[in-house]
Amino acid sequence: MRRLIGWAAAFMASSVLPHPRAAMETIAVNDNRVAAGVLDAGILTIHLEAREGEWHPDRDDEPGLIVRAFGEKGKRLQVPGPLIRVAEGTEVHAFVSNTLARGTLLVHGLSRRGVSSDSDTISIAAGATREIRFLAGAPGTYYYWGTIDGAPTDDQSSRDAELNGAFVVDPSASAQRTPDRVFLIGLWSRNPEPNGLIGRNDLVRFTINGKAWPNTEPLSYMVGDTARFRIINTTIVPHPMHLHGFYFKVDSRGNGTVDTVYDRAAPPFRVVTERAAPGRTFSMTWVPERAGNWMFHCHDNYHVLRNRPLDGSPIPAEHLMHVTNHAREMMGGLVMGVEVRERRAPEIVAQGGTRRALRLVARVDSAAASTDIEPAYGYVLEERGKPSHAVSPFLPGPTIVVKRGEPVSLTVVNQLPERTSVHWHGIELESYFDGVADFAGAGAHIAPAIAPGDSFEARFTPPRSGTFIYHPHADEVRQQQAGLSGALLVVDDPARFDPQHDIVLLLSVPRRETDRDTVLVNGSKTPPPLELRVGERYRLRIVDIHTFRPSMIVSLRRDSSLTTWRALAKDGMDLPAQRATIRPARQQMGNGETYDFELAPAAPGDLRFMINAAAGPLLTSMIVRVR
Ligand SMILES: [Cu+2]
Repeated sequence: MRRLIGWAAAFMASSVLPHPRAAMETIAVNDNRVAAGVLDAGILTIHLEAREGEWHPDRDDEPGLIVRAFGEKGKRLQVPGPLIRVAEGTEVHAFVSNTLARGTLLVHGLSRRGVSSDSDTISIAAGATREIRFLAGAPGTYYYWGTIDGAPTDDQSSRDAELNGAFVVDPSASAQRTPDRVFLIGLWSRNPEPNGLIGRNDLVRFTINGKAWPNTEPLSYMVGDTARFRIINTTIVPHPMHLHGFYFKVDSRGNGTVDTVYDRAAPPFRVVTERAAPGRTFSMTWVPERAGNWMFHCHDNYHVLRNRPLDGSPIPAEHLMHVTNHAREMMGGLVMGVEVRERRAPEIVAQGGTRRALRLVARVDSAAASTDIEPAYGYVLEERGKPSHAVSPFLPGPTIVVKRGEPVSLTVVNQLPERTSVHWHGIELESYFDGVADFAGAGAHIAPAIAPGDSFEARFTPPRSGTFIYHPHADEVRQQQAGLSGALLVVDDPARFDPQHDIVLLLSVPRRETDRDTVLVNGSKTPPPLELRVGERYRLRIVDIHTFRPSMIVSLRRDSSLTTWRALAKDGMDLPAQRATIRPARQQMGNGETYDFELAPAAPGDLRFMINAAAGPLLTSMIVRVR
């Protein structure tokens, strides 16, 4: 873990700025496009200083925070700190100054990189400067960070939380470097809670390159460009990072010290969600093939909440908010908006022709106690006027099964007392139908949130068979907890779809706060046994659409030992043959991920499908009875 925070620390120092100090330096936001220091004759010389300044993770004219940050000597402080970016083998000649009035600055990560045994803590007394020389090691995505020894413990999550910067080592100077972007994820928190769950009214900022949505950098690409991102998670919590509309290739995974860069000749890891554990990095490549507005965001819904303003004033509960733009006003934190433009005038996508028409009706779940604070909602799926499932409680959401290559029209009918939208998670479709309320679409043609009593017709033609998800993309925490989410399966032939052998296990958050220590499996915290037969083959489609717990572990055990299953697909994408291996039946999952496994039980007896919290405790289990 990258920063050991005293979770239970008392909160002494106020980092919130009720009275901005006149002389305080304003910290610049660093988009990590320009490498710091001076490169001359193969030697990078850089002068870094740690100082205090005022940082504005929201709009520049909104209240800020006093934090410690790094800057280059003679230049403004930056959050994240100055980007160190050199070619492999470059000599780095760094001078690091601790200009703080008191406390020893401990700097980590300013050393060779690429060697796991690298010991790298540099200690700098108040007022002192240390000189460091090293040769940059293996190419990869790394970072450096600082802590102040002797500062109050809660400073680590607040005043020291932005003492970090990206460190990228490129392949040797002769190789041509492909343009990329470096995104550092930070977390400033006044009062981290022991379970890591952060509410809207906590004083928290999850940031990407120093800004929280909707003030993160707007990204822009042309159709057909190649977009390369390096993601650095400097926080103490995992972030399942999800891209809308397109698969991305995971090119490397690292831990800050060592980076594993995958061979270009190897079959790619193609996903729509990649989980970055605390202190971890990854890099990704994707090609925006369709124009419009797309999101790249953390799928832990609590990391994309709009949190209270930094002046400390509270924000009202979701159902009391008067919202004109859901995406901008209800979301915050780890979200980036990506605008993709066409090189030529956009064609109007032909939407005529025959489409299979389905209606997804969002309703209040009358059999469950629905309150303003904890509403109970559900979906009913209708085809040709016939509901597929209309018995309350409407949990889980109905599994929607559509055919690969067949145009489908999904009309979302909103019978809720509040606005909603539905996102078709993992589906490669047109932006306008992507379901991010008040954001999806292009130019002036933006899909609004669906008002009560209104409806919205989404149209797409799913290009590949696999396991996908549908869920609201408006007030996600509230509406998903209310019961709104479900599995969306794309299959080669729906007429041959056999739910006895093709089994969805939808993991979602319970409706009631009092059930927080459980997970719903197909809508139940006490799911009935799954009945299987010896010698037959089953496809398990595990869908994680929980709103928090980004590190749950699912497993299938006989007594206490893991059984085995064959990995088939991730996020709806079939695995290449060499990765579709038989392996112990255990998988860590982040929100917004789907995994398909094949199970072929060889002997009768009871198995147990278990869902554990990352820290170990069992949340929910289900008997799998093999006869
Ligand atoms: Cu997150």
